[in-house]
Amino acid sequence: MGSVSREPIWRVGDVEIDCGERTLVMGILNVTPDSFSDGGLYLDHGAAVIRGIEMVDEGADLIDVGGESTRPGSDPVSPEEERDRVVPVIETLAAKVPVPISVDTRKPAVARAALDAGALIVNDISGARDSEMFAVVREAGAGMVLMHMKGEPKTMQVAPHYDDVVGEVHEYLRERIEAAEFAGIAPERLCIDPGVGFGKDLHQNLTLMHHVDALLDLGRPLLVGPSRKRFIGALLDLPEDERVEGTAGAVAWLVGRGAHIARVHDVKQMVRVVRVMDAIARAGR
Ligand code: PT1
Repeated sequence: MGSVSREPIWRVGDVEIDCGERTLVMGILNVTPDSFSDGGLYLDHGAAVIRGIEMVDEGADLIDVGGESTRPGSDPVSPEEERDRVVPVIETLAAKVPVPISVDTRKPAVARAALDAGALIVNDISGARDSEMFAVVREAGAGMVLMHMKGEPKTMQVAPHYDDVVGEVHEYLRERIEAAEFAGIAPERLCIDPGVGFGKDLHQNLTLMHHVDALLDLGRPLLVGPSRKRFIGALLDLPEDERVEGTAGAVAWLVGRGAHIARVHDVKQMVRVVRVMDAIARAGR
């Protein structure tokens, strides 16, 4: 098998996440003003905690808490605002659920506060462009998701160009793993993500997903986040709340090609998808 482990272990805090036994599901928990009230001005931390607990009951292996939307075209949020959104939710959830919690942030100050509140993983969609992020992760002994993004959320969908999308994402992630190691973070603490929808057009997203197994030689757990994204809307001509089956199709493909963790909104449904896939995969071993 060479030096690449087929069943990587992901060390997050004192927890060892086994990414080889079965496919893991990461539930998405957005704590933004418009995600629980209809465009209201206040945040409902209580509703977010209830949804987090519900996702664990539905089979989520991890919960990803985010306070800044990074969907295409979204505006940045101040560090104080982002921290006030996520910290109370993480504090309460960490005491109530047995699964590791990640914080979806690009800001070192937010990450530090979230890790202090009980999160074990930093999910940084910028691949730690702010190198202070590596120091925060190292000092806390946390785990980290390194994701590929071209550009910034506000403008990333404006004519993204690649000569070779798979090769460029591979090289980017290889370089970020190296940068993390240089900053004192052991590779065992890292998970990689191709960044579906982050600075990629429809064809680039499809090509990247088709060849997602090309990232496995980096030797780290592979996380993918196709959930309800625009590429599904483009293929099916359906709005976000009608993309669950399209999400299932993408998750099935990605897991079939070797992805270890699926980051999804529809936990109940996607747990069923990956359970069936895992049973079939196991029959061939
Ligand atoms: C992701 C991800 C993420 N996606 C990780 N974190 C989002 N590790 C937030 C669209 O095309 O894939 N991996 N955190 C959400 N971002 C987007 C991007 C949402 C694109 C929607 C689209 O619709």
